Amino acid sequence: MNRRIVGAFATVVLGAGLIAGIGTYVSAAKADTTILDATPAGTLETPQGTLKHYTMDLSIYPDSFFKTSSPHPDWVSYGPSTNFRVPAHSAITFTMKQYDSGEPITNDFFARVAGTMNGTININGKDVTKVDANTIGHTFTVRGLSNGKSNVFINVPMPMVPEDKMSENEGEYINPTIVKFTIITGDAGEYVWNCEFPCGDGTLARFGGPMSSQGFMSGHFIVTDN
Ligand SMILES: [Cu+2]
Repeated sequence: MNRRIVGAFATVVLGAGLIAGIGTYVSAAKADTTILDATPAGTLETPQGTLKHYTMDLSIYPDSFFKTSSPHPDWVSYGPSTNFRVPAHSAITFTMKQYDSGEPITNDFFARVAGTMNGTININGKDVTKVDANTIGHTFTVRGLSNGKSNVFINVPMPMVPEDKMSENEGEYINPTIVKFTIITGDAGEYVWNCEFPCGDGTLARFGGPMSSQGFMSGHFIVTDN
């Protein structure tokens, strides 16, 4: 081959490699395709009578090193999944381990609890209806109107962990704030949830990175018929 053809060939090979690389990157950055199902736990006495009871355990991490392969290991994330499936007309008790630090929240409305059983959440053993708006790590905010039937609005503020209580090692998670709450689900349908604390990238707004991509600070909240 003359030099010119070799050069052109190399360009084509490099180009193909680049396209393959971009394809791999894009598919890796795609939304989280996993779904976490609630675990049956008997029945629970609620203000709406005795309901089927389920539990769901989640964590909120300061990075994504807990995932076996994350396209963005340095991004904050809910885990092990960001898509949750729960039965309709049931009581679901969430236990969330919050490992991240925090700051004042932009909109203090999201420091107040909404949509939980009895209007409270339990933080490290104590029932509260709101948390200090200056010390928010993340929020778990579900909303939506499914088929014009159930209108859902749930807001759970997650208090921050003081920075000096966090591990300095990447992927090591210690001293979580334990946030427990129960919700009573309505009709089946697919809803969305997201975090309302600007915990993402960006010098001014911090709604970029994990806040503007699915699978980190947002996902699906799927309510199914029993
Ligand atoms: Cu967040």
